Amino acid sequence: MWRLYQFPLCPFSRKIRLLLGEKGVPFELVREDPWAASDMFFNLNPAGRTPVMVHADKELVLSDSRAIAEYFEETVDAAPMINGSSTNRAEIRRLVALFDENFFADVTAPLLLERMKKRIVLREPPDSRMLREAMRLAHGHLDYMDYLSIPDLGSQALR
Ligand SMILES: N[C@@H](CCC(=O)N[C@@H](CS)C(=O)NCC(=O)O)C(=O)O
Repeated sequence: MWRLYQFPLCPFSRKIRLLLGEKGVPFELVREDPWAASDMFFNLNPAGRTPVMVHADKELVLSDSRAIAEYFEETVDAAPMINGSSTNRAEIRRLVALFDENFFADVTAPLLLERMKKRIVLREPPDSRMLREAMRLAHGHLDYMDYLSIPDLGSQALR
């Protein structure tokens, strides 16, 4: 049985939970708070970041959401996520990178810092300017998603 070491609010952990659900891979959840990672967790992933997947029987440890996602894409046929032509697959990988890097940096990381880490770990009040700026940037990202979801407009990006 796979074990997923994850933090519930971590978007990279969430991506893997959704992927495993879609592909029908059974797994157990193990909560790991990245700011208080144990020595055992650092042994699994020296980067000290969630998510990490472990299969004790197969003696496998997988770290980094993209590496984990690609592993299951290559080993489980059900619910293919990176499919179509080479061009389509490149576009899928571009969008994953956009959300993992830009959306995370602009929106998720500041919201996690201001709303969760400052409250639970740092015992500081949130900075309302940072929250407003993250929400402003979120609207820009959501507008882009709308644009991509209108077939004629979105497909122009591929031409
Ligand atoms: N590129 C990594 C990013 C993982 C990541 O940044 N996870 C955060 C939680 S959402 C973390 O563990 N941060 C702790 C740290 O950077 O020390 C992935 O895709 O898995």
